[in-house]
Amino acid sequence: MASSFRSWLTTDGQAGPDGALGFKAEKGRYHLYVSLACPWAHRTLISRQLNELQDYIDVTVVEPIMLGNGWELDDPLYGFDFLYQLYLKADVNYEGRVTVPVLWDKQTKTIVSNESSEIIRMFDTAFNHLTGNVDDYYPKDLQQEIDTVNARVYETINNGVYRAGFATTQEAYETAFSNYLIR
Ligand SMILES: N[C@@H](CCC(=O)N[C@@H](CS)C(=O)NCC(=O)O)C(=O)O
Repeated sequence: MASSFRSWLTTDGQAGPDGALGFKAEKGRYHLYVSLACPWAHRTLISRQLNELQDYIDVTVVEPIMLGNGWELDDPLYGFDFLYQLYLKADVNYEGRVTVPVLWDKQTKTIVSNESSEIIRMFDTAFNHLTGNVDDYYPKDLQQEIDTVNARVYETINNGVYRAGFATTQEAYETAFSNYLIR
């Protein structure tokens, strides 16, 4: 399912790609919520590390097991017990899926993004002028190839484990499993 919050961190708060609402990159302003059991959240943690953002963006790790009320956590910002409370703080009418990762803005008290593929792009560039780290993990000449690999990883691995793991028929399981193997 498509992620619901698709704003963008930028150097000075200007709009992101396709006119996405811009949020200015600032030290200490943003907070990342992740689960260590989530392959999508993993890449935001890796990207935070590679781009040397540990002192710029704090992290909260949710509890490992997700039960009836969704992700549980010991929230350092608002004392919430469940991640859905954070989503409702961002949007009282929110009815979508409550997923990690979540990139939260402490200043305007809202979710910047809950789409990991975009969070890692922001981390790659938005803070370069502050950190001095200009390593580029999405160089122009490789973008097409990266997008192709990413589409395969998304389809057969990140999403594939769900299609296999939650399959309700043997046939659905076999399809998910063989897509993972042969592509
Ligand atoms: N498109 C999202 C997907 C994130 C996602 O599906 N996260 C899972 C954990 S790996 C989740 O939080 N699921 C909770 C649910 O669907 O209720 C992204 O890549 O950030």
